[in-house]
Amino acid sequence: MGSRMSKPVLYVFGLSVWAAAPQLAIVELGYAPDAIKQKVVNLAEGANFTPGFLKLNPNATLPTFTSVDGKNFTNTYDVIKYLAQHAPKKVAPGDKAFLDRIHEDSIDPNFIIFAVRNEEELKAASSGFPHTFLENRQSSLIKNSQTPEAAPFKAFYDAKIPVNGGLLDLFSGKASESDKKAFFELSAKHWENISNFIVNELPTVLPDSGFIGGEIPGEADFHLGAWLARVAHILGGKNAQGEYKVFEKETKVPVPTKVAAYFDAWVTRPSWQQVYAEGLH
Ligand SMILES: N[C@@H](CCC(=O)N[C@@H](CS)C(=O)NCC(=O)O)C(=O)O
Ligand SMILES: *[C@@H]1O[C@H](CO)[C@@H](O)[C@H](O)[C@H]1NC(C)=O
Ligand SMILES: *[C@@H]1O[C@H](CO)[C@@H](O)[C@H](O)[C@H]1NC(C)=O
Ligand SMILES: *[C@@H]1O[C@H](CO)[C@@H](O)[C@H](O)[C@H]1NC(C)=O
Repeated sequence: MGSRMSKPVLYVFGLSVWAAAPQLAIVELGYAPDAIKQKVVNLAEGANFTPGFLKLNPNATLPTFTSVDGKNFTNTYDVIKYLAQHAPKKVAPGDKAFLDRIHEDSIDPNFIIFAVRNEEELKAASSGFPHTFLENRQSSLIKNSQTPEAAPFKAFYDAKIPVNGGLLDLFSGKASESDKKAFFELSAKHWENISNFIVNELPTVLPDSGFIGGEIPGEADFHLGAWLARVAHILGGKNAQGEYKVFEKETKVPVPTKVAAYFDAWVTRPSWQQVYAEGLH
């Protein structure tokens, strides 16, 4: 019992972009397969909105990590930093400025699930996963907020319910024409920001071959690998070399050579094949 109780726990979900980053890290850093327990929090059902999970992470996000000494780590940067510092294998630390940049809202890889730029894209999203996802989140938020255990987290629910509800209205055909237009514009700008990051910024940080961390992936690479996997997935990319080509659906110019080489370098790693065994996400 003792040894099982004292294992660190990483909270994950199979479709989570940011939980995939420490999952890549765990393999690359040489942790034994059973050294860290992974517990699933079903984001698709809004399981992150229970008062029990909020106690662990007041922002209700993945990844979340609990170390053996009972500390909770509540964002990707801190989780990966901790894993790297306590790992059997040493890798290059990440540049904080670059890691802050990749986690900026302006290139949020989660928003592209919902980004719709016209009536056609809105229609497709309204009859698919984005709508179901928002519906499940909203009912989980409302249900959990009404429990006695939710009282300490009232501010969280009060802020989250109207924001998620507004997005749900949009995908339920209940938004005004002007709200729709504003959302289409925001979505177009978001995709432009993502394209510009790939085409103009990544070539300034990527090496000609290998990883930002050198011959093997380092901390920055765990974040960037997961980010690229999500963007490729949304554009229809598969878990295979050459699939960086899907970025061109958005960039409209050839994918920079360094980005192409970097994507393919990740695809050949056993860590990547393990984390994305069921496809990119
Ligand atoms: N800045 C946070 C972002 C984490 C994040 O957005 N995680 C997503 C999953 S990839 C999440 O848990 N979303 C749930 C929600 O926002 O309700 C980090 O780096 O950890
Ligand atoms: C860490 O999470 C546990 C729940 O597993 C919670 O009881 C504890 O208060 C959290 N610690 C901090 C410092 O938030
Ligand atoms: C929650 O998110 C906010 C905004 O990103 C951040 O400032 C805060 O530190 C986060 N709290 C935790 C516990 O991670
Ligand atoms: C696009 O990027 C700019 C510059 O970082 C930022 O000010 C803007 O809010 C971003 N727009 C969206 C929709 O993400």
